Amino acid sequence: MSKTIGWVAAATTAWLCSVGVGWAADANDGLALYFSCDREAVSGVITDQSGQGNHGTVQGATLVPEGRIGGACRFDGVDDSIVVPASGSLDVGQQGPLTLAVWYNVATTAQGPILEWAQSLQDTGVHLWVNTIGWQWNGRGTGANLVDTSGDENTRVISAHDRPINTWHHLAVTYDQASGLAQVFVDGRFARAQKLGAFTPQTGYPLHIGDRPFDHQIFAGLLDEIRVYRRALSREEIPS
Ligand SMILES: [Ca+2]
Repeated sequence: MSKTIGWVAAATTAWLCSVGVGWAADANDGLALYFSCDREAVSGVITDQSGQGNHGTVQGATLVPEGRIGGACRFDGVDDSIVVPASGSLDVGQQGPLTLAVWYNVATTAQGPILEWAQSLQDTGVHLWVNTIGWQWNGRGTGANLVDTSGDENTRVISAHDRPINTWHHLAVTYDQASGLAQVFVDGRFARAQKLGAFTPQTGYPLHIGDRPFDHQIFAGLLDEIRVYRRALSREEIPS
């Protein structure tokens, strides 16, 4: 059930401090969704700061002050998530290139979804997962599966550089439909590229943050500065 979440620090100051930290001047170019996790959610809705109106319904997650930049969104690993309804602007795969970028601080040695376009009855789309130990993608699965609109899941770009728990790390995945190249970056460093070819990533479902809804695999820890772009960021634009 949704519930209102509280905020306990100077959100405005935190927001101002976040501007320009580690990002190029055009960091807002092509944004389809941006949750800074700095601002109080009103009536259980977290505001999308991209200007695209992709606001999220908070389902148990809380805003805490100890984020990577300002506050963060906290997920208890039991039943917390944020859900964003499907929309044309959030369906970045239909438009071609994309970038998923987030700071994460995972609390357990486990695997879990960070971002996942999904709907009920096991229809999963593009998903960004963290893995410290588990079976996902042969046991080393921090990265993304850019599931295409036909359901093909041979569209993975995975880092073997799984990072320690209880510390902040940055994870970004880019896909350039024109070149067919997908890349994953960990802590601002290039980790791996996969030539996947041209396809249409499935991003037409609702976006679940911290939760895979149909089998309830779930993320435990903190997420911050959650961004979805309708373009492939350059290496220089990835924060570290
Ligand atoms: Ca933040």
